[in-house]
Amino acid sequence: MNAVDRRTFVRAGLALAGTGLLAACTPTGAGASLILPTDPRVGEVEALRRTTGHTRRYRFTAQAAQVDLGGPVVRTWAYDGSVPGKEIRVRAGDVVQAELSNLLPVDTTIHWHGPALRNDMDGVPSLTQEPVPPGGSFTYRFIANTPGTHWLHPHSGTQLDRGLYAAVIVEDPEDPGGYDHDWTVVLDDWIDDTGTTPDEVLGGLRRGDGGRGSMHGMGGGTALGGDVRYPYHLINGRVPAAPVVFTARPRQRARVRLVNAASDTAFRVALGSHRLRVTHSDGFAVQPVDTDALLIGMGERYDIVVTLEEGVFPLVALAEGKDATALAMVRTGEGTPPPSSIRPAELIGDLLRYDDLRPVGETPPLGVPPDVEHRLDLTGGMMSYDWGINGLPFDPVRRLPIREGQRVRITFRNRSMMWHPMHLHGHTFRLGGTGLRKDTVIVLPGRTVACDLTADNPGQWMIHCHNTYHHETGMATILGYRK
Ligand SMILES: [Cu+2]
Repeated sequence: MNAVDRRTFVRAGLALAGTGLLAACTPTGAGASLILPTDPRVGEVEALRRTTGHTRRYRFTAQAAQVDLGGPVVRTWAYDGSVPGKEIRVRAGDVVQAELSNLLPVDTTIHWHGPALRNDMDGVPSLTQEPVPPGGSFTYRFIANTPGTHWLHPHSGTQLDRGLYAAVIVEDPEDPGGYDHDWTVVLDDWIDDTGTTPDEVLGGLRRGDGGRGSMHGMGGGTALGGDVRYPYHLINGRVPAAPVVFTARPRQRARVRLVNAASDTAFRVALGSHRLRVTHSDGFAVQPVDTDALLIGMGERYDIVVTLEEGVFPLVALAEGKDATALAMVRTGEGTPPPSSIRPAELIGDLLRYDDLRPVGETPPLGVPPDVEHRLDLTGGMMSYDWGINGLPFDPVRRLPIREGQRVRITFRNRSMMWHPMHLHGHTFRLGGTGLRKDTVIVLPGRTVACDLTADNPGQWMIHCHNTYHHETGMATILGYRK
């Protein structure tokens, strides 16, 4: 372990030691009134969730592994030696039982990104559970009744920027179907074991010398660049030179579930010679809308349906503002694959915006004022790398108070020069204006985004930027249910 690694671990250790959040050591004077993950109310709400009664069992071993990315072979951390980890696929209402074994040299947990689950299974170390130590294990068990395309990853340090992630698909029994194939496409930016590690990248950003030269990208006019220059961008763990190939027959329809598991990269996704019909955002159905391309920030998911032409077509994810791509192939017939550097014209065609999306089957209460509003200014900058909320770095003692049953508005105001994909655990929210349902929302520099939610899942829940490096340096806070 080199000096930077050691410093980072020491710092992480100190940060955790100060928290002690699970029981007694909660906010001064307020601990007794918080609904903690151990509160009986968490189990009572779980008992109200509809369940099929079927238990689906999984095992995940977090371990060091040598992984072939389709040419580059890297030593990294992964679940069971594969990147991505194996996909979980259940029916809505099934009980997920997943045993995590930790063979890493550091603490870890699994966070379930998307499903509105019981608080004590949310996988935030020192907030919703004790961290799982090296050699330890923990069994997650919860009713997964939020249909959609979700995913899992650790919630410690820079672990997400290694190979620790997997898709979690909760199939909807009400889904009308109408497609012949169901493909999962997980996007990632890759830097681990390419002459540096995510911990060294973090150290560099903190010192102000950038990971590998920082990027203040303004690519394509969307201002969705990142802080770190990555050597590789992956689809399902493969570099563009050795893409995964999805096969089908001409005129078949494919549902494609897009997950952005990257740490610092928004992707612009297009399929050569095809329009994309967008059907779901962050797992929730939207009124279908056609586009040439869409942008997906870290933590976001989109489901699309495509009606396939005959031939060989590139599914391209352009790393926004970074002049690099990830690639997969769709093959329905004869033909020579396009070169790995292909950038189909659809990338600069119609680009989906949040305002193009309308939720299905929901009428957001228009003009009804919330019971409580929390204003979160997103603050900090590249120079001092001091990302925070309301000018302050994460402090586990600070809670944004809400009560069960309240209508809650969280208003993000981005006062920084960078964009931030803001994620709320345990809930989905409706965006002001359209009522679009999401759990992760891009907030552009200078913009204000209002997110309305119903407080129906008691516990203590993280709100944070899904840029791994912004999160780790302080852009996070906690929504805290009170009794
Ligand atoms: Cu951020």
